[in-house]
Amino acid sequence: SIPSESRQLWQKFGVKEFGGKEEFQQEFIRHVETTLARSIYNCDDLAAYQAASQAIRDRLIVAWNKTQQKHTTKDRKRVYYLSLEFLMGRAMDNAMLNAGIKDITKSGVADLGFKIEDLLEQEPDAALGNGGLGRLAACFIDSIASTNYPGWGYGLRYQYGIFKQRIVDGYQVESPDYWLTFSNPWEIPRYEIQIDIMFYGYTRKYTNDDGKVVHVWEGGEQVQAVAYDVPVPGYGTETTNNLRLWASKPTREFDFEKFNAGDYESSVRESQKAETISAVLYPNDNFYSGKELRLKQQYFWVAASLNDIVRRFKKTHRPWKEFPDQVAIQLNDTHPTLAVVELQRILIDMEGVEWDAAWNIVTNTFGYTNHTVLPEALEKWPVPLFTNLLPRHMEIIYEINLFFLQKVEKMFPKERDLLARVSIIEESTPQQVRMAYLAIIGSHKVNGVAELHSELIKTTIFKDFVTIYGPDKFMNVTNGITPRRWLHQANPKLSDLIASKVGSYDFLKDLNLLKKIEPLAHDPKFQDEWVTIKKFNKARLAAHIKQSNGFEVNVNALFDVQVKRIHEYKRQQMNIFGVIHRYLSIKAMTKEEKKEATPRVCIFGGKSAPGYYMAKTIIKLINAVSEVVNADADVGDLLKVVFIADYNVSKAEIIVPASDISQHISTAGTEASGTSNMKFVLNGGLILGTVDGANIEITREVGENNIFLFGHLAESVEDLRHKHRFSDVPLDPNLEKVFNAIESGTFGDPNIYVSLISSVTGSDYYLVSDDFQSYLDAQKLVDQDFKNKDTWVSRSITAVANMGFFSSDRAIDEYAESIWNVEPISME
Ligand code: GLG
Repeated sequence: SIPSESRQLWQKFGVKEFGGKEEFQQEFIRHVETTLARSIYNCDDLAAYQAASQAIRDRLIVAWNKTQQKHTTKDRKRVYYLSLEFLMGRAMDNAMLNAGIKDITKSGVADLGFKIEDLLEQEPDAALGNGGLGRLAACFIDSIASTNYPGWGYGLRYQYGIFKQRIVDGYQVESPDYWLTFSNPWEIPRYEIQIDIMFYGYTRKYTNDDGKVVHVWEGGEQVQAVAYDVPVPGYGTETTNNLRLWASKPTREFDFEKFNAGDYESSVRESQKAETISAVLYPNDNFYSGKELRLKQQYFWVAASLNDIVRRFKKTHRPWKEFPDQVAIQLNDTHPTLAVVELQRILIDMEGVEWDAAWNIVTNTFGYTNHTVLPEALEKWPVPLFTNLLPRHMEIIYEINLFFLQKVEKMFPKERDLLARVSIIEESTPQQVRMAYLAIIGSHKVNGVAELHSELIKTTIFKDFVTIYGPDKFMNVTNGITPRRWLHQANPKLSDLIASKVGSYDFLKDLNLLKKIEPLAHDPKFQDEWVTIKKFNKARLAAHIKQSNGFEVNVNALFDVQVKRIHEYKRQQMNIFGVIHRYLSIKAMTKEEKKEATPRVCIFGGKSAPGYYMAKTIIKLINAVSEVVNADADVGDLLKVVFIADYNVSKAEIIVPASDISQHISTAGTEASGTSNMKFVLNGGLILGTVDGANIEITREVGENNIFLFGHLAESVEDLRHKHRFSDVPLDPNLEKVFNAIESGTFGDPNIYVSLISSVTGSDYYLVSDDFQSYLDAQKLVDQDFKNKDTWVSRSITAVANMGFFSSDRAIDEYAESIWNVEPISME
């Protein structure tokens, strides 16, 4: 450490946060001239973005260092959020806002000849996630920092995020998202933090001098994990937490023997193999595909993270039994479940803790969040693959399972079936490791992400575990979203208007303060301002559509939006069938009737998993309908259909504030929560949705007059599916008309849509036909109600006023209190 006589000097010259605009400008120019080696003569927008972000990054690092020091000296319990996905989007605007330097930087760069908006556009999205699950993790780490909890995220530093989507001839075409081309100013490479990770090999045991049986795992392949730290600034606080992302590197660059023998290619092969581990994000949402590389990613990330966490704990010289008093680890879905096994392995094999004591530590450390009940999304790894890759972990899983089943047998001696049902090992050929069961058994709390969903996991997929553990182990934490990004950044005008009425921006920290605008719901002046802002946001989206799709849309039309991953359970097919129905109705209208009709712009966006045929067909149909409808002179402004390509976080920030209606129309019981539903309502759009996921709680908060609900309830779904399987259920007559139009070639080659149609006329697993009439009725009501501008705007205001509950700050407080048992550490 630094000798005490030198410390004064360190303090004197220690980097300080820049106080004002001029200091920011100095730093900006210094970065242009030194970091980038550019000058006033060749500083374009990209260079200016890089220089500005370097200056902001320096500012974040000062706060980051302070926070880490503070957390180390306070030495209190910390939480670690393990997630394979962090769908962060862009960082710069958020960093300026949270650090409270937006005005300084904005006018700072303006003086130097740049527009902040142009600089922001230079940043590529950090798209290290598929959809809701990854974006939730991003909102959560924002809230953990903003509410001053000592908490880190742990994830993978993919070189390729979610693929980029183009539409060619109506079809989705994927291309790789190499987002690190111009280096990433928002990460700090920690080349000094390198952790060896092993795969494959074999296990052996021996008895040591104390007569104890010791297990060893050896002889495998090694790779190295290198840490990259992303500072996570809290809003309105100095707390700046850390998101640590791991990249894989070869342990040695070359096999020198082979290299010297002239076998260059095979000498680098091993190093290339190591780097592929963290190279690419798997592009599946709500779908499990059992690829070995994916299991490698999971172990690589989990082992590196636990090594890091354990190392930090060991520095405090506490006894092992205090580990759960210092550490809470949250498993974001089953992807990090190996952490349960890895911690048990560290404790018993490396640290010599007895099995029972170790298992007690493990189960008190972990919490598991489930995000879906869809069977095709539940992770199961074939035992042979698992044993080959992680032989010692497989042994430990067998032990965990044995002890668990013994306990169950004691509790329910007569129930033989129960044992097979709850076993971690599924007795199929080959046998499979059920990761969700392992996660439940290895955690002290299991939670769902919205009320209905948390009830459903207790009564369906995890029913037996409720019998075994009792109901208290299972709970609900309804998802939330960060109001910083999803209100203030995405919709600055609305945020400013609200602030002008409630007197401050405190609602961005305490979202319940929105309630204060409710009395203004019928205030004509406030309504006017509200409507003007919505128009502005619609015009902003219309300009984007003009640029990306090449045609104009009418900003006075009702903007009807469905943007999310394309999935049969989310039922974009029902939406586009509804659009076709609308088109056919318009074609049949008289001139007079047309005058009465509500003009609509139907906006779609979202990616399909590359191997998901049905989802890709839905995208094709949307684009085919768009082409026909938009070119039909009979229709005019009454209907436009838009597919916005490459939906991502930064596009959501433009799309969400522009909706009048957004659709969240999953088959009841299938969408665990949804989080974009919350974003749309927070921005003054109303929902057209099913009684599913968080739609239900949104209804409770905003009132049932301020949401358009339709469709069968979750409790009827099983019966309806049964009916489809065992009797002839007639197709909905309106849907039949739609199918006739498709089949007669109105939207091009009907052969393309054969399987899409027969999925409905056949078993109709997602109940499109059953819900279709009720969907059309709800749409009709939307059309009518939209004509009454006064009521519409007052409903919009009332809805926003009651969205306080959906802040991710509230969700994080609930996790902290009832699962993690961690407390905030103030930076004061
Ligand atoms: C899931 C669910 C969503 C949920 C999200 C966050 O499908 O309903 O809102 O996680 O909990 N796999 C997902 O995206």
